Formats: sequence, C-alpha cells, structure tokens
Amino acid sequence: MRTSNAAWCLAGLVAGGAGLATSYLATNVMNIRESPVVAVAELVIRHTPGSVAEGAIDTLGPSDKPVLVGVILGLLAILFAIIGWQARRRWWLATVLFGLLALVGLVAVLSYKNTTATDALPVVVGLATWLLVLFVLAERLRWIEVLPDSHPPTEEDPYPPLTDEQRHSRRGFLVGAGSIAVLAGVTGAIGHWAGRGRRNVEKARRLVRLAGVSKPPQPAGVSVGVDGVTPWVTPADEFYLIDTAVRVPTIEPQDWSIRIHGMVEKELELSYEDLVSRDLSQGWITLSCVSNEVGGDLIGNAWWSGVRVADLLAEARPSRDADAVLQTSQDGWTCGTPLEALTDDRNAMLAVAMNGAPLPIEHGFPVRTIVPGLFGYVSACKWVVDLEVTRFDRITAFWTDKGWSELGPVKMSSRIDVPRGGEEVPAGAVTFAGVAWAQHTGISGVQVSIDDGDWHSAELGRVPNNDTWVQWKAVVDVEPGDHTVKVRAVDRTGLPQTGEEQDVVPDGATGWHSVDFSVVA
Ligand SMILES: Nc1nc2c(c(=O)[nH]1)N[C@H]1C(S)=C(S)[C@@H](COP(=O)(O)O)O[C@H]1N2
Ligand SMILES: [Mo]
Repeated sequence: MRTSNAAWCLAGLVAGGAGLATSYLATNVMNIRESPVVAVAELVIRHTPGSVAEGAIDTLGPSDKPVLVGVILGLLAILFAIIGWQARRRWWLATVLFGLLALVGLVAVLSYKNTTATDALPVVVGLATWLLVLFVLAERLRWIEVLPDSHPPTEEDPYPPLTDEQRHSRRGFLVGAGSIAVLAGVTGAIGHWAGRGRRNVEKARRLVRLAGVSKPPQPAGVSVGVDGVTPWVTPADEFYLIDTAVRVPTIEPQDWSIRIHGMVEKELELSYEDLVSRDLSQGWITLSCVSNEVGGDLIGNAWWSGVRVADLLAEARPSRDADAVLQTSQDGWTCGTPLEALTDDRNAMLAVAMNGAPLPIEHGFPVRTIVPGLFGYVSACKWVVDLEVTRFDRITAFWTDKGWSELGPVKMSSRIDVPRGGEEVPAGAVTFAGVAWAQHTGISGVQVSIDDGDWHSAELGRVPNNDTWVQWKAVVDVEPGDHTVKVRAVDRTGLPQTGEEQDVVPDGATGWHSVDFSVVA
C-alpha cells in the first residue's frame, strides 16, 4: 500500500469542493437564480411533507434553509470522500457517482419554472471540474503506486521504509491537493463577490414599498371552475419568460432612470423615485409572445401597476411627425412601439409591479413596459431605460432586424386545456375548457367542434376588461371512440378567428387549436 485510502478520499474531497466552487462561480457570473446546491435544498423543501417542514421551521426558525444547505454540503463531503476512495480501483464508479450527483443538481435546477439552458451551465461546469481534478490527483497517486520500494515487503518488515522518491511524490500530491483546495476557496470567494449585484438587487427589491400598489383578489366569475384549465391569474413565478439576456440585468432602483427624448418638445428624465411618486395606474393585462405556437403557453395574465406612458408622453409633447417609440433596455435590447398605442386611451404603462409585488428581476425589475394588445417583442421592454420618440422609417429594433414584423398587434387565439392531448375521458357529457384571447379587443364567443362536426357554443368566464384572456367551457355529448376537438373564438367586433394556419414568423401564428382524445365506455 504505497498510497493510503485517506489520500484517495482527500483527492475526492478536493475534487468535489473544487467542482462546487466553480459551479457557484458560474451561477453568480451568469446571474442565475440559484446555485445547484441551493436548488437541491429548495427541491427538498418543496417535497418535504408539510408537517415535517413545520417541525423543522419550529425548531430551526428562519435558519432552516442555511441549515439544510449545511446538511447537504456535509453529505456531499462524505460522498466526495467515498468517490475518491472508489476512484482508486473503480474509476468508472467514481465517474458514475459524480455523474449521478450532477444529475440530481440538474433535476433540481430545472425543477424551477421557466428555466433555460443557461441554468444548467453551472452543473456542467461543476461536473467537468469534478472529473478533471479527480483525474489529475488520481494520476499523481497512481504514479506514487508504481515507484519502486526500498525493499520488497517481508514477514518481519511488511512496511518497507519510504524511499526519498516516494516521500517526495507524497509531498507533491499533498501540495497539489492543497493548492487546488486553496484555488477552490478563492474561486468560491470570487463567485460570492460576483453574486453581490444580484444579492443587492434582491435586497433592494424586498425593501421597495410602493404606495398605492395593491393586489386585488381575483375578480368574481373569471374562472369557469374546470380542473386543469390554466388559472386565470398567472403567479409571477409561473409567468413565461422570454428574453435575449444571457445574464439578466441587475439594476438597483436608486441606479435606475429613464430618458424620454427624440422628437419631443420637452425631454424628460425620471428617477425611480420620480416615477413611483406619480399616480399609479393598475390593471389586469394578458401578455403574450409572438413566438407562441397555436395551442402554446407563452402567455400569462397578471395585475400590473405602473405609470401611464400616455401621461409621460403628454408632458414630453411628441412631434406630429413621430409615429414610433424606440424602447431600449439596460442590456441594449430594443423594440419599436407604435406611438399611438402608447398615447391612446389604453392602459400602456411603465410597470413597476406584477401581481401586487415589485417586478421579479427576470420580469424586468425595476421597470418594464406593458402595452395591452401588442405582442411582447414590440412593446413589453423589460429593464427599460430609454424611450426615444421617433419614426418607424428611421429605426430598426432587435427582432425587426431578424425578419419579424414591424407592427405586432396580438392575434386572436384560443386554446384547449381540457382534455389534454391523448387523455381518456368517460362516455357521456364531456367537458371541454380552455382560454381565448384578443387583447384590447376582447372575446365575445368561443366554439368547439368535435370531429369537424357542428360548432357548439362555449360558456365564457367573466372578464374585468378587454385586455385579458377569457376562460371558456363547453359540455358536449360524445360517443365512445377516438375523437378530435378543435376550438375557435370570435372577438368583440364579431370577427371569427381564422382557421388558416400560419407560422409564428413574421407576426404571430394563426389556426385553430385541436386536441385528440378518447371517450371510453
Ligand atoms: N429587455 C428585454 N425585454 C424584452 C425582451 C427581451 O429579450 N429583452 N423580450 C420581449 C418578449 S419577445 C416578450 S414576449 C416579453 C416577455 O416578457 P416576460 O419574460 O416578462 O414574460 O418581453 C419582451 N421584453
Ligand atoms: Mo416574445
């Protein structure tokens, strides 16, 4: 035994720690919400039965999460040591174990709603570090193993004294492992430092108090009361996320300001304080994405609070020749919005709150634009810092540069949520339900047709205004067997939803959503 099990365990521990450090650094450099370890802790919390969780909170108080993270780190340390020990004879097992741990991290990270591929990056970085460091340290240990002994072990002297070379190599291993451990510590510290921006903004966000921002209860009658239909109000953490930001901008309110300029008589510049001390406008508004396929879920409905853009523009006094506002976000994303949509009587706002709370960072904290009736890509600028009044013939914007339409009014659409595709339902009266939308025009009717048969009128949920989606429900007798149901809507001008199928490019998909289901006797 020229290398001890302890040395191998140490190699595993150092490799493990180094991987945690690099994944933490990646998390914070990328501004990702949570590191894989915290994601695992939160996954555990979410899946802990209520009674156990309450017990833990009772005994541990608010430190329950740090304690849980500590426990996870402790367990990881044990596992890392085991992995190192296994790497001695079963390299494959060590690799598999690291792979499994990474998989757990990946599952936890992706269990958050609205995750993207970048959220997985820290796990990949961590796994790569684990394998690389373990490989490097294992190579050193293996090399020690093949060094010649001072003499072969005998009965009387089973542990021959170390040769100079062996002693040197051991020292070399320890120095190597120690250096990597120090480097890992430094990496972790840099990671913590890199995460300060997001931590500070989270803190500032918690401290924001918005006078007049309320969260009203869900309006009466909006729900048709069918299980499986998308809830009428979309909670902020379930609201779809679309942006081009590789790293979400982290802006503290005190550092935020917006300039309204260009073809205006009077340029305006407002700080966050200036903005939120104005009269706030609030309203239920459904936001949807031009990239939403027929039947897709890139749509959500929330209670938004903010300052009417029309009021700000009235002070700035746009020139009569202007027809557009070029909005720019702090990270340089741009969109061109028709001036008319920002100055007419609709509730276009610089929103500061969503569902009664300051905007989540990912949804544009501290300020984003919301314009009822327009797709997000031409209107809903998150982290907005600049409004330039201009003309469409003088500007291009992020998505119009890439072949998307200059104008992006929302297209009427409807979706079947119940039954789900492929679902089996009992024979008799079958309940169909879903949502339909034509923001800023409103929906007056929804109809379903089974197997291309007659259109049956659906019952509509109530809506507080024309800017939101509407839930619908239809009950139709259907014979046993395989069927297809399709849906179409009619807007408040009497226009029926077109069944002509069009792709999302360049200005939004059209077509009727259909779902296959089976009725069983
Ligand atoms: N700064 C910025 N704002 C943006 C985008 C973006 O990429 N960057 N994407 C837009 C698009 S395409 C949509 S659909 C909405 C989505 O808003 P949400 O992520 O809050 O749902 O934001 C819009 N605002
Ligand atoms: Mo979008």
